[in-house]
Formats: sequence, structure tokens, C-alpha cells
Amino acid sequence: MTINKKHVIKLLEEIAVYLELKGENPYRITAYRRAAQALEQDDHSLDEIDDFTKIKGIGERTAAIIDDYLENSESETLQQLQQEVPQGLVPLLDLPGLGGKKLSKLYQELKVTDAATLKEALESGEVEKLEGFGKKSAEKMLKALEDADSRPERLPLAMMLPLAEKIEKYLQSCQTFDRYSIAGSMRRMKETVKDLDFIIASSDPAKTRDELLEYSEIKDIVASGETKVSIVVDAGYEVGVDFRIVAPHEFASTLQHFTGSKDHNVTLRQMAKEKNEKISEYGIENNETGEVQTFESEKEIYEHFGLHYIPPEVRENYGELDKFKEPVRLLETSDIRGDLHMHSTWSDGAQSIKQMAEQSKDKGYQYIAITDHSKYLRVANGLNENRLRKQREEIDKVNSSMKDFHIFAGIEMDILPDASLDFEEEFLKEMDFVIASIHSSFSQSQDKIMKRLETALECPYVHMIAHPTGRLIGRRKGYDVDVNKLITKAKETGTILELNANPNRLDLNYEWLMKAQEEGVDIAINTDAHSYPMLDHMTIGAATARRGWLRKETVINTWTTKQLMKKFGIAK
Ligand code: DGT
Ligand code: CA
Ligand code: CA
Ligand code: ZN
Repeated sequence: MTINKKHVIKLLEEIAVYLELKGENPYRITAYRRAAQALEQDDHSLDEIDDFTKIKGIGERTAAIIDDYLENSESETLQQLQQEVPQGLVPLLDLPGLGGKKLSKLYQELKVTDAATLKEALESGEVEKLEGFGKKSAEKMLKALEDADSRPERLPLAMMLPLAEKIEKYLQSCQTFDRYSIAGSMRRMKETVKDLDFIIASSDPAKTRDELLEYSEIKDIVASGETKVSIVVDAGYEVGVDFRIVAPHEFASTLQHFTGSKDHNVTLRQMAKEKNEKISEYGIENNETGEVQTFESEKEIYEHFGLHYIPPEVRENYGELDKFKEPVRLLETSDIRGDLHMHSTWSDGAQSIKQMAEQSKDKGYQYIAITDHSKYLRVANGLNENRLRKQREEIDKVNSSMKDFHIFAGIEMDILPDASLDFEEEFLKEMDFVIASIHSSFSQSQDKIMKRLETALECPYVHMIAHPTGRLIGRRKGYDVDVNKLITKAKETGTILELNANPNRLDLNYEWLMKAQEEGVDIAINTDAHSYPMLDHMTIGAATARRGWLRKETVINTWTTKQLMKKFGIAK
């Protein structure tokens, strides 16, 4: 790292903070702050300064610290301080109303060293008794502390989806407008979401504002203007919701603007600039005439820049503003012809084989695979060879009773901790479709995990690896997979990798999907449904596929029944 002036300024400020926490002499603290300011105000770059004491406000001692830092790329003074001051104190500086001076007092007088000890001191009432602290500020701090540990900065998509649906239901029932859309990261189907954004087209913004404020779930109102209403709702966790109210003719531009991502819009703004235009949430302004053009749809906005329509999921500034100069056909939910991973009452599913099949047919599918758990997974009532043979009889029966629909007799077979498979190859031959997956011993080393996956990949009767990393978004990291190696090996062995569409999983994630497609690996998007409603997760899977730029031909469950039979080695 080459050290620049900003680094030096930051160093001096950090030293001041630590001294303050230690309760040092205020003059010394001020000296460092003044030195930081002096450097900030000085116009020279670092290599133009040969003697720091020549700058007014920087003394001998400070200059020596800077020289030490420049020479060694680290500061002994700072390191020393970091050892003396409890590390748990520093993050507490972010709490409202808690500067270095006050925090130092809590440290010196009440032995507060981190969030937990501060919480104790606040709850016992000791803090409000201290000079300079009041009951009110103590309450504020306690609330901030509680909020901080009750809710992470971003929530998993799966937690936000039901809330977004609930709000949409309310918006549908509203009387003062009829056009609205979700925007922001939720519309882009990002896997974690900070807050929800909605765009509303209204010719009577005052009335619309009032109507929004009548929503029954509001916990807090942050803003209530005629262009923006911001609320906090409580859905078991606090979530911010922003509504932008715009005139109907501005709707498309506002929607495009607040769908983001920020980086996508920065690049688009650059493209506008090159055309001598300015793009904003109101439209596109011609810099010469000052005229503002508005649009009927986002499609028209992209066409204005010579681009094809860019789906929201792709707007992440990953090169899409270049790529979509040419038409790009990404996967759509309607391309999906079937779902190849789901459970029935034979293991831990909620519905029977027939019920799952009929529900899937109603969704317009041509086939499904019933893939219950294997015997190793006792908690899920996993099936042994005998029960699987019985299940096949049931599947045959349902198959002959349904027209234009096919059920593949599948299995989701566990890969055991010792890297063996739950069934012998002799038996696997009998199955139409074999999924292998890991549900145990997540903490094994990468070597061991890879050995397990490789056994499955190399088995000629395994067609697919399900939820390849085992992660649960925001809850569980998954096991230690070398995904690059997995992708290479999947290509080599002709094994399908899954995009598990469950919003808690989205596994593989979109970045790995890009890579897998590049390497020519087949992907299947499956819901892993354990009940009816979960079959609908396919739309989330398709959206994630678009985030990974997946084309239809990469996704094998867009194929026909016949094509799949061939692929699975069961076609006559
Ligand atoms: P998040 O963090 O999950 O809420 O992600 P977004 O993308 O929903 O971010 P948010 O809610 O801060 O803003 C919504 C979109 O609005 C964002 O994607 C880009 C757009 N936008 C327009 N102007 C601004 C701006 O000044 N700051 C930010 N952060 N975003 C802006
Ligand atoms: Ca947002
Ligand atoms: Ca927002
Ligand atoms: Zn499953």
C-alpha cells in the first residue's frame, strides 16, 4: 500500500480518538486533531513535503509519528494505543450522542469496555446518574444498542418477500392511484435487502400521501411529503419503506432511477453526458435546449440510448450497458417446462405424489421429478431401496392416469460424511433421476468436502448436485467448497449443477452461475418444494438466473420431456 495524505490524516484522527478514550490530557488530544486539520488544509501532496514541522500546527512529536508511519507503513504509536484501549470501545463511538469524551468517562468511571458492559450499565441506571448524561440520552443509547443486536443491516430476501407482498396488497386496494411498482434492490432480486422502495404514479399527491399514511402496519413515520413518504413497519423486525409519489408522465423515469443499482445509473448517466444530456428521475434533459423528455416505459428509456431493454435483475453494472447494445435473450420463467427437485409425503413433504404432480401440471409444466430423501436422512424419513421400489409403483400409477405429463422417479441421495454414497451403483441404475447432496458434517475441511462432492460427480449414475454450497442466506455460510473446482469437475463429468430457487438458498449464487455458464455446465433451476406454495419459488429462481445472465439453453429444465429422457439415459 502506498500511503497518501488521507491515510496520514486518518492516522492522526485515530490517535486522537484513542487518547480521548484513555482520558488523556485534552491539550495533547487537540494537538493531534489540529495537526490533522492542518494537513487537510495544506495543498501539497505528501512527497512535496520534506519537513512536516514546517506546516503550521504540526509539532516535533507529531512529525516524528508521521515519519515513522511513512517509513514503516504502520504506526507504533497507534499500535501501542490499540493495545491499551479495549477494542470493544471503538465501535461504541457510532452510538447516538456518544463521543470520545463521554465514552471515556463511561470507561474510566463505570468500567464499560464493550456493548455488553455498556448495556448492563445502562440497564442498572448507573449511566444516567453520571454528570453529563441524562435519562433521555441513556434511553436513546439503550434503544440503539438493542436495535443493533436485534437486526442486521441487511435482511435476507426471503424475510423481505412476504412483507413486500403485504404492502403490495395494500397498494392494490388504494383508491387515489392505480399505477405503482416495487423498485430498489427488491425489484433487482438481490439476495439481501436493506429497505423497500415503491414508486407510485398519482395525479393527486396530497391525497395519495394521506392514503399511504393510513396503512395499518406503520410503526414510525420518517417523512410524509407529497413526493416522498418514508415509514418504518414492524414485521417481527423493523424495516424502512420508501414511497415516491410522481406525476404519471414521470413514472417510467422515476422507476428506472430508483430501481438502481446506483452503479448502473452512474454508467447510464455517463452515456447521457456523452449525448449532451442529463438523466434524472424526472426524465432526460437536453443540455442545449433545456427540454425534458419523458417516457412511457423503461424500454423506451433504454432504447433512447441505443440499448435493448435491460431486465431489473441485471442492472448491477456488470457490463450490461455494453452487452445490451445487442439483443440478449435471458431465461424467463415461462421457458421453464418442469421442476426436477421436490419432496412428497413419502419423506418430509406435505403433499402426495399425485397432488404435487397435478399442482405442477396446473402451473403449465410438462414434467416433474419426485426426489424424496434417502435412508441416511432419518429425520426426514428418508427412503431405503425397498420403499423406493414401492414408490416407483405409485409413480407409474399416477403417470398412467395423467395425460401430457410425466413424473420422473427420482431420489435426493445423501453424500455421507465418509464420502460414500447412500446407495450402491447397482441400485442407482434403477432410478430415472439421481440427485446427490450434502446435509451433514458441514464443518469438515475443504479437502474432505471436495472428496465427498467428487465421489458424487464421478458416479456415472448421479445426474445432478443439489444446493451445491449448502448456504442459507443470512443464517449459515454453508460448507467449505472449492466452487471453481466443482464447476470444472461438473463440466468434465457432465453433471448438472442446481440453482436451488428457495429464497433462503439461491444456491448456486448468481456469480457462480455466470462462471458455470461460461464453462458450459448444465444448470437446473428447481424449487426443492416440500409443499404446494413452495412450487411458486420458481419465479425467484428464474430471477436469480437472470442475475447470473443465464440463457435458456443453459437451463435443462427448459427442455422437453423427450430430450430429458435422453439426457437421463432412459429414452428408448
Ligand atoms: P438496498 O441497500 O438493499 O436498499 O439497495 P437499493 O438499491 O434499494 O438502494 P436504496 O434503497 O438506497 O435506493 C434505491 C435506488 O435508488 C438505488 O438502487 C439507486 C437509486 N438512487 C437514486 N439516487 C440515489 C442516491 O442519491 N443515493 C442512493 N443510494 N441511491 C440512489
Ligand atoms: Ca432499497
Ligand atoms: Ca430506499
Ligand atoms: Zn431436497
